[in-house]
Amino acid sequence: MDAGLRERLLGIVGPQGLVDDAAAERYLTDERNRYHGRAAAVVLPGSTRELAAVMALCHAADVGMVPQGGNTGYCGGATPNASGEEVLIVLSRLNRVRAVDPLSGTITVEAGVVLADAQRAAAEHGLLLPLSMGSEGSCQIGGNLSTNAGGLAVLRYGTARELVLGLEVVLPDGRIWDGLTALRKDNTGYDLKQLFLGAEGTLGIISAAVLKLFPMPAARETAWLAVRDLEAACALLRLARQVVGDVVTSFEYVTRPSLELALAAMSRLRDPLDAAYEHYVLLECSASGATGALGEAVSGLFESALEAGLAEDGVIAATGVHRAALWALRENVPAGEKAAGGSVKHDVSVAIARLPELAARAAAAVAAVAPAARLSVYGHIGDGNLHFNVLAPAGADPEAFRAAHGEAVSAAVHGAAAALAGSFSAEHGVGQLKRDLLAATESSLALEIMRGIKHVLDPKGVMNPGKVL
Ligand code: FAD
Ligand code: 2HG
Ligand code: ZN
Repeated sequence: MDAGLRERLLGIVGPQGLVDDAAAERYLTDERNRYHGRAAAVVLPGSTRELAAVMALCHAADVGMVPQGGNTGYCGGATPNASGEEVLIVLSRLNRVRAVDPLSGTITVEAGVVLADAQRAAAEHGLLLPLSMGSEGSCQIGGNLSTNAGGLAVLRYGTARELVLGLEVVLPDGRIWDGLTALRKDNTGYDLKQLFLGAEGTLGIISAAVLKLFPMPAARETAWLAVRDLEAACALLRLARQVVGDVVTSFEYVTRPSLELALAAMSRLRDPLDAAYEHYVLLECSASGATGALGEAVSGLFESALEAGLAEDGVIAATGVHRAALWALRENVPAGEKAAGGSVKHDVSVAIARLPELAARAAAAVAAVAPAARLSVYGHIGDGNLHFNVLAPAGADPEAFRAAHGEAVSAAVHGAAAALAGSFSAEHGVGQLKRDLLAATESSLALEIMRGIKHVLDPKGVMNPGKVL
């Protein structure tokens, strides 16, 4: 990049918006430490107007732009390439909650608002922003929407996409599309916001959003149950929905090795039950209206599950602190894997009824290529989504294991999902990690449509180049 462009960027964002080289490093490496990029400049615009001016400048100069939110993404989507020619645009300073409208049930937030801060802003008005995940203390709304994040309450409230009413987006050439509507019904032509949700920053940069809020649950019941196997876990999901109805909010699955990774990494965590079991479900039900019967319903479900032989043991959270402790076990599995040297991660989904077959097929396929590898299998089975992660054999070097076996292991797991008409990316997106996989597995017609959309919005190809497509 010519020095003049850097000067002009400085002129737009001021010194507080241009990161110096010494401080840039934290933005140039991804969450999983898989990608290390370089950038001509790391820019933090302070408003939509500044963002638009930065993008117009880069567009005119044919400079690639990489958007970054909290940098917690799993597919390298927010890391620039190694050329040092791209500009990294970090959204952290676009962090204002513009409005909460309790009557309409909406919150208007800028893209750089951290998810947990947006949840808190809604809670101050007695309202729930249901998007929730282990990274919520650092991921940002713009990143959540650009990855169409899933998380821990999709079963009840849907993925990030389903929470969006309106968007403000800066197009690659710097024009601002004001689609920041709070309308719940609006059938005036194509639903343009959908293009940017899950686009991973390849079509433009989301600068603000209007999100749906829900009544804050007055009652929550959380149970950690040991189940016979994954099949029993799926049968329990069906039973739960029959017995407790549509107030089942989360239905997470955790295997013993995943739990042990979390326990090993976090000394404050405790094994939730007296004995060890191979398979667990973390179930949460919540209700905001007539809540009296919820506790009884969940206790009844637990008893029915024991009687039916689906569950073998379990505990229902007695206090809020107890509930948080159970959730911490589930949410710290990724941290446990990281502390153990990392894993070959997979984010596969199938129809819920096929989950047991997926797990069995994937386990057999991995064993065929890496017999001593350890598995960490868990996930959002209420959404048909498993994180089928594979770790180096005990005592082996994780980095060397990934280098030698990562590709074969991933082919094994993705092959198992594909054989069951599943997806290789249920919630983490494509980024640069899975770009070639998308090209190799998606139909030529679907790819043609995607490339057509990309061309209409970003004919110069300057928006997050080399990601997704
Ligand atoms: P980043 O990592 O900064 O960016 C992600 C992508 O979005 C990149 O392609 C980037 O270019 C683009 N982008 C970022 N901001 C914008 C913007 N404003 N406009 C346009 N493009 C933009 N994911 C889940 O789905 N479910 C989970 O349960 C979950 N749990 C996690 C737990 C842990 C411990 C960790 C580390 C990660 C987890 N993730 C999960 C993955 C990650 O947190 C999500 O993908 C999250 O949505 C990324 O948000 P971010 O702000 O960090 O985005
Ligand atoms: C989760 O469900 C996240 O905890 C992370 O999606 C999954 O680290 C992973 O593999
Ligand atoms: Zn997940």
